[in-house]
Amino acid sequence: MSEQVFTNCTNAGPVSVYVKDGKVTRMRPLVADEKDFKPWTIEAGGKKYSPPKKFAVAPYVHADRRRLYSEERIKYPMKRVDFDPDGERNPQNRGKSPYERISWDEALDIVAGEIKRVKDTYGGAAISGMTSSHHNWGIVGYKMGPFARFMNLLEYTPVLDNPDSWEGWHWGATHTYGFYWRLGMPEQYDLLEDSLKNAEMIVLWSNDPDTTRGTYTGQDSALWRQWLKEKGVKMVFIDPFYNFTAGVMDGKWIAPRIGTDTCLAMAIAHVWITEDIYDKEYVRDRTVGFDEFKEYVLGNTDGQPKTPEWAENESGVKARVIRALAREWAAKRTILSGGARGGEGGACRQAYGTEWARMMVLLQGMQGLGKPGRTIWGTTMGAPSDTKHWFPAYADLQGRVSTADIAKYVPMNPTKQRLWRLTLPDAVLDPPVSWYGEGFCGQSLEQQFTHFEYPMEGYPEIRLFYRYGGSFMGTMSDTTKWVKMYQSPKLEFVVNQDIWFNSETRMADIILPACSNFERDDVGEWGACGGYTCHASSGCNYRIVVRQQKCIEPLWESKSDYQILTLLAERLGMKEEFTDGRTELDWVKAFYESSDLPGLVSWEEFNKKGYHIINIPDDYKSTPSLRWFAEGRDCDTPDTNNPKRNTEKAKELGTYSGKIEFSSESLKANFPDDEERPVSPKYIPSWEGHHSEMYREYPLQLMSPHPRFTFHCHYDKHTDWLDDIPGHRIKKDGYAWWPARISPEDAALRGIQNGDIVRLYNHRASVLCIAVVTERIRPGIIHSYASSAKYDPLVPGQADSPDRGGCVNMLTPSRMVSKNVPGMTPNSCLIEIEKWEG
Ligand SMILES: Nc1nc2c(c(=O)[nH]1)N[C@H]1C(S)=C(S)[C@@H](COP(=O)(O)OP(=O)(O)OC[C@H]3O[C@@H](n4cnc5c(=O)[nH]c(N)nc54)[C@H](O)[C@@H]3O)O[C@H]1N2
Ligand SMILES: Nc1nc2c(c(=O)[nH]1)N[C@H]1C(S)=C(S)[C@@H](COP(=O)(O)OP(=O)(O)OC[C@H]3O[C@@H](n4cnc5c(=O)[nH]c(N)nc54)[C@H](O)[C@@H]3O)O[C@H]1N2
Ligand SMILES: [Mo]
Repeated sequence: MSEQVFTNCTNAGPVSVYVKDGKVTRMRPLVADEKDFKPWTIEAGGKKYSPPKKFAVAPYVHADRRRLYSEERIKYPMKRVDFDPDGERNPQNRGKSPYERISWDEALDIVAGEIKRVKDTYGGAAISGMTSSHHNWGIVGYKMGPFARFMNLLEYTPVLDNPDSWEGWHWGATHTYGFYWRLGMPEQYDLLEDSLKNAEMIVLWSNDPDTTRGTYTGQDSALWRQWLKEKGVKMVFIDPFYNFTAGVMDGKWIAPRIGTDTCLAMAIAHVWITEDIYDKEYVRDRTVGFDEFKEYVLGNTDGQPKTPEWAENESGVKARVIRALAREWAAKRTILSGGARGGEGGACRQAYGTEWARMMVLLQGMQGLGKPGRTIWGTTMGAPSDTKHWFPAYADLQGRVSTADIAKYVPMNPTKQRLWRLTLPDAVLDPPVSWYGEGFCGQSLEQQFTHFEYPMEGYPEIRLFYRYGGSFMGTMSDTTKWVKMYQSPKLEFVVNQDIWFNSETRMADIILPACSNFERDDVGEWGACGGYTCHASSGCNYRIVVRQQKCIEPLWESKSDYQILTLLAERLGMKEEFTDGRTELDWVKAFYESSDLPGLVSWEEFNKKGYHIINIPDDYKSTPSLRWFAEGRDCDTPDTNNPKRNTEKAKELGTYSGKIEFSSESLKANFPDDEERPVSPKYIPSWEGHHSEMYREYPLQLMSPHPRFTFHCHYDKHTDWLDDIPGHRIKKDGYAWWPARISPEDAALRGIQNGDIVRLYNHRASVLCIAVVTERIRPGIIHSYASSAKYDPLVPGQADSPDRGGCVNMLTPSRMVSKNVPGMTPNSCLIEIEKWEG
């Protein structure tokens, strides 16, 4: 048979897939017709900037064919050998015992049978289940579609996700400037143009965009940063690690001790206040509560002026460096870049991360946030982009084809009981657990103040756990607890549905093999993640909607997630309700029809050609983010979810006062006495940092940022080529180890050489890594990426056995950001490290 070419999309770019004799022979960035591109042009400083006619995918996408055919694929349905639904279940052997291949019929009968048994015995709320944060691209197959629909029909107990990407911004920054509908990040519209025209300096504070790439938008923005560099825009990096963007941009490097960023920010404010170099008019007209904040900064409330000398003592950054930075920041038009998407950054995932994120907003609040070149911009979004033509993005659809359909396609779940992802192990092992916050609080600030307790009165504890995906040993906190949870007899049945073997897969009683997006039909717009970040596809040079064509039949015995859930629904007598009589291709078409695409391209053409590029209109008008606010005008950006937009309050921010709040009205109204998230931000030393008791025994801070060469657990391990990239894994004695970066000083103190196998440990766990001795990490800190997909305990099934897979999250604390802030804190983690002689 001759070669066929299909189109598809990954979570980091669109691809062309070449197929011969039912096999994928090649994959490459989508090859589109020249004449489909209409590049935008930005004029700045007498020069014109325009992107090339191509798609720059993330590096790992180039290895997607290897991942598709990986030996790490789950090939067949499997059953743990010592699990018998009608006899001994042996939950204590989860993670220990081997598996045997079974037929699909047997697997589906067991899973459907267990669902029915548990529902009949305890009620639907005794069933729980969850996905991970990320998913293969495509809105038909997306986790909020079929999985949510299926579980809701069972009336299960949902597990609320902590807003892992945003923690400090979500729970903190929202109380300074609103934007809760963007989970705490500011809008990013047209900030590329603003930066090219106006920026003189960019401070990248806890941000490595060359690595994190606007999350889904591939490498497109790397070019923008090159333009800025060529223009001579100065870049400063505040990061304990000399990160990859700093290297490429030749930036100035400032490396604070972890947990002291807020302290550094306070000292900058101190310089601005005492030297009178901030925007007083803006502070007067656009903010509230400055006086209270100022008193604290000057030390009038606690006797400690927040001087650069004070900050030097805490953070290790020289006072003169802090002072010079503060002065230059005020003198130049300076953009602040606080994490991958404007907000985010590892500094927000730690003890009191709320205070750092609030300070990021307030520092720019002192310099005129929204004025030309004085904004908060991640450098990864905000290209000129058409927002008029709507296409559903994955997190804003939840499996519906239009707003009117929501009740129909996401059946209402009457169960009120909730679990919290980070405390799920405690909820099973040691209930009750309680917390504040409805998960992703994108609807209102008040959602953050809702109190939950599990188990909820009148509801059963959970007995059946349906795990869709299985990455958590490498990504959640203190993850030994997850092993213990899985081995608890309280979980009578565990099923895992995934494509590749992941760190949790072998904790299940039944394993179901799903197929990838290359083996089923779907549709999706590159980079668009809807509710998580409205209009995020402006991180791509072109908006492109891809008809994700089925390229090959599902490999081995895998089936699409939709297919698997349909077969289960059939056995449970709810097939019609689940599918609404639609195949996956029918859903693709329904989504197409619900969108604005039919006005641009016919179904026949779109379906056959496989993509449509939505170019900007000839009369494109740029509306830079927050310029409206700085100038006291009505919001003119297309930030659709801003509830005040197009109302009489359109000039206001989403805070109670409508202004930037140095002293937060929403916190004052709801938690007026919270010392850990005070009404006006404060520097509070970390509960696991250089002042803690634990520091004496464990004097090193573990920092675990997002891995450069894999997208969380999606590519690691399942993509063999990555093991040959020494920045990812390093081979020694036939094993691909996870690197831990250590400064020459710390290595010498412990007799550690480059390439040694080392044990990272504390009272929670031990993880074996390979040492990389490098000047790029500040002394006192160990750098090792999060998101190893490989959990490989020396003694299988033993929760406290050292892991040699590289799941450094076994070491991280499960303590939350602060007492009323249930966010994750992997970067507040003390450890010791030694050469491993085992
Ligand atoms: N130490 C530390 N930890 C962190 C962070 C940090 O900065 N430091 N960051 C946090 C952040 S921001 C995030 S987003 C999380 C990410 O952490 P996770 O959400 O746990 O990671 P993912 O790799 O996205 O998990 C995806 C899982 O779903 C499966 N999957 C993907 N597509 C499909 C599909 O189509 N069908 C099925 N059935 N399964 C599929 C994958 O195989 C994998 O098992 O990590 C958090 N953890
Ligand atoms: N290649 C790749 N890209 C990704 C992902 C991935 O897994 N791989 N994940 C995506 C997801 S889900 C998200 S949420 C984003 C996350 O994007 P970010 O939250 O911005 O990423 P991080 O890697 O946590 O942190 C960025 C930088 O902050 C530094 N840092 C960590 N802790 C501190 C601190 O306490 N103080 C200071 N000053 N700096 C600190 C790290 O060294 C790192 O260089 O990335 C997205 N992009
Ligand atoms: Mo994330």
